Amino acid sequence: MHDYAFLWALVANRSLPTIKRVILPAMESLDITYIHAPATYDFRERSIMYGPVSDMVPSTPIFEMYPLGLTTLCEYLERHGLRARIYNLASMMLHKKNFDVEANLARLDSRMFGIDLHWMPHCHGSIEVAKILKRLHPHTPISFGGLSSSIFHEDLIKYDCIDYVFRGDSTEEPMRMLIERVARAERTHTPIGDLSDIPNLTWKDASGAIHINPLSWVPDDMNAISMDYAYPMKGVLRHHDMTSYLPMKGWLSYPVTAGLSCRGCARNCATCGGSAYAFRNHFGRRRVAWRDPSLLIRDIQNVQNHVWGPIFVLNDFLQAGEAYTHKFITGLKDKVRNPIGFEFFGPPPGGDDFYSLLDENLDSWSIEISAESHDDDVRAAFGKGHYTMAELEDTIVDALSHPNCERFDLYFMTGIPKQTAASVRETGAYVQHLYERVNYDPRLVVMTSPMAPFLDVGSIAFDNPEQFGYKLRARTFEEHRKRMILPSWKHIMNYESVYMSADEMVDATYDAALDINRIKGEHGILDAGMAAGVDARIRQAREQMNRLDDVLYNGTGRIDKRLAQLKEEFERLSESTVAEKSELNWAFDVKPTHVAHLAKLWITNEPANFAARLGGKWRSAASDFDYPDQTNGELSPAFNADGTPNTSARGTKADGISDGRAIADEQGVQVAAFGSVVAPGFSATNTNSAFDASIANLKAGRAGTAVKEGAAAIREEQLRTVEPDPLLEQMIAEEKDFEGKSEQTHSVRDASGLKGAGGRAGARDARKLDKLRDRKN
Ligand code: B12
Ligand code: SF4
Repeated sequence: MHDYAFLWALVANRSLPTIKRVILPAMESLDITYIHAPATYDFRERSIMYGPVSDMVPSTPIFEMYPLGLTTLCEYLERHGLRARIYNLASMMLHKKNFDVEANLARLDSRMFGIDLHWMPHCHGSIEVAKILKRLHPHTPISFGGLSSSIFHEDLIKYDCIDYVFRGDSTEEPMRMLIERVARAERTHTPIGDLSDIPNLTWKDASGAIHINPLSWVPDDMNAISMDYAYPMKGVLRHHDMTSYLPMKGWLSYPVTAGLSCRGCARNCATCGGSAYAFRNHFGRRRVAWRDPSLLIRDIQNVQNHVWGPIFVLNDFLQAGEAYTHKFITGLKDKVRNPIGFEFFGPPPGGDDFYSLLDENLDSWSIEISAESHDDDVRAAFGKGHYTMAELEDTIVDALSHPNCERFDLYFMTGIPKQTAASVRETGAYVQHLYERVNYDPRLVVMTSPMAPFLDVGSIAFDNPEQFGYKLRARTFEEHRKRMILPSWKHIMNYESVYMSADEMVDATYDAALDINRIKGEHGILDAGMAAGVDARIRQAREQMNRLDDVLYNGTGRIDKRLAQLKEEFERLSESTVAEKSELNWAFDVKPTHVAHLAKLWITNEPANFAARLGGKWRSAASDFDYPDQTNGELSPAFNADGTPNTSARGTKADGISDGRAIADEQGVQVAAFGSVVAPGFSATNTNSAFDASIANLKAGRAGTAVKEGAAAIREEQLRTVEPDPLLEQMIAEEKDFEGKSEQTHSVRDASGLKGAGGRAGARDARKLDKLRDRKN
């Protein structure tokens, strides 16, 4: 009786967390916690007109989506007995009003923190979060990683708040090696010691000296990592925390997922930080690393067991060749239940036959292609000169003639080499022609957006701006970081084009978007009400940009105070401006099988997780499938056998780049080999040898290594800074002036105006548009 009274007193008087603390023992520390920061750390307080920077992706403009690599890293580590979690700080700050960042970060208990700086727009947020973490957890090492980190590793490691930087596109195994070392040092109370054997690592030793290990871990395939979404599902259950794992705002209402066919790319688009050039020069990759098609199929099956949203298969698998394509598509037969879409980098070779293959194997399929410009010359200057708009039109007509084609998304982009404002404004007329040609088929969805906020760091054009008509406003890491507090996307952009000024680009982009939206509205491609909404928002966004200039250049007093009054409008007009964001969304159904699978997942995990917690342990969240250990590549070494960096345009005889296997013939007959650095279906002028010849004249700005040649290039680059920006200087001076003073410059801690593509409204709009598209021609 006494015991029950005690229990009742316990339950009645204590909060649930307190009860849990009494019943459950203290939990063991996690080995690593990966934190995803918002693009601009204090976005809730600042007034920034982000504009349409994220209109073509599901995230809000603070880019709350974390890299898929965080899930592959965590799963890999869990599989090897370590305990890892994802903490999407950006998502927490967006979802929870007045979310207290410092109090929540202080509660994290981990042997190491990992912060992704994969996409360059996170250059501000990731550093600010690292500074806070270092202050709150001074003895816990902080590591950075991701594509942008790889490029700026030398700059990053100089920050006091960063201990390690991982370079390269495959860091699972190097990360495991480091975490084991950190854990051992902690267990044995010994110093961590020499880390020079850990590949791809840039690090500081106990004396603060910086070391740059070779970028030598470059696996040849993508088969060792788990892309089956098992980790995030299990992670949510284990930590009883959904928000910190959410990939983006509103994901629960619009659970979009991705399947990735490869790491790297076979093409060399000038402004792309994921091109063969960027991978070769900055991430050590000399050939595309493919995922075995049978694994990709299994990924898709597993995803749709638990998640009902659409699956986008990104990175054009056609580049892997005919055999891969056939195995993948035929292997999907009778297995796909969710909406599925494929990204292609040009018209698929085989045209109508290829679409018949899709029809035979899939009840419904969609395609997305980024043509960048309707103008063949501009597209060629961008690096997609391997097809003409006429050829792309033909393929659209072919695709739409197939009954199982659900939609065809066609994207254009502004700000690319050789593109003038006049060329951007011609887009509308072209789109009108295109829609006429397909008889206003509503399944064709055309959209345009600006290349913003940044020209990709590490791209051919970033490394050689003048040759592509760009003037960089930011070159170094610091120069980028500082720009993220500027008041609008026009100001934040790290480039200006000699073909059109930033003001012209803003205006022309809004004009082209107005035209495309009008055409879609008039012809029932887009719901009339939604089209009217987009029209109004574009016009208001343009007005708002003018008002902003007025406030900036004619106003008085501190800039942030002047801008504060515009914050609400900035947020409202920073989404769904160049196109209705929910146009990106695809309708989907939740089926009873999904519910059954989720219930099974809960039943098989929850009691076992609880039992582990009773012992103070975190239960493994590794995938149920077997994956091999990650091994280093032999075909794409960043270093030659004699230790010299393999940075010459020509690789080893067997790397599929220069041994002749990568050539397609003049008729476009595809002879590209598995993993070769050339896209199939192209003429000899588009082979890797041709790429190499043109790249040979270019100079990589920041090679991924500090050995000899690389170091020289980096030194030279470090000296190249941009001209000072008076507006930025004024804002920084004002902030410094007010630092530490009692007056609170920013009081609002909310940005609920940012909605993202998801949410119930997004899903409802998507269903509306789906019905509209059912009116197939
Ligand atoms: C798939 C993809 C997307 C998907 C995102 C899926 C996702 N959640 O990751 C979508 C379509 C949504 C997308 C959006 C964007 N993307 Co994108 N994307 C790609 C693409 C095609 C492939 C990436 C890939 O294959 N990843 C493979 C996965 C398994 O690995 P991973 O995520 O890279 O992670 C590994 C390493 O990078 C590293 N790593 C990553 N994070 C960390 C953290 C730590 C601590 C450590 C140690 C290691 C580490 O280790 C991981 C495991 O090995 C590349 C182009 C290319 N050819 O690579 C562009 C690319 C990465 N994207 C790019 C850009 C610019 C964007 C956008 C900013 C565009 C925009 N303005 O809207 C947005 C940002 C979205 C956001 N954050 O909200 C640029 C980045 C250039 C740069 N350096 O900044 C790229 C290079 C090319 C391009 N222009 O598209 N993208
Ligand atoms: S096709 Fe071009 S834009 Fe797309 S990932 Fe490859 S290089 Fe980048």
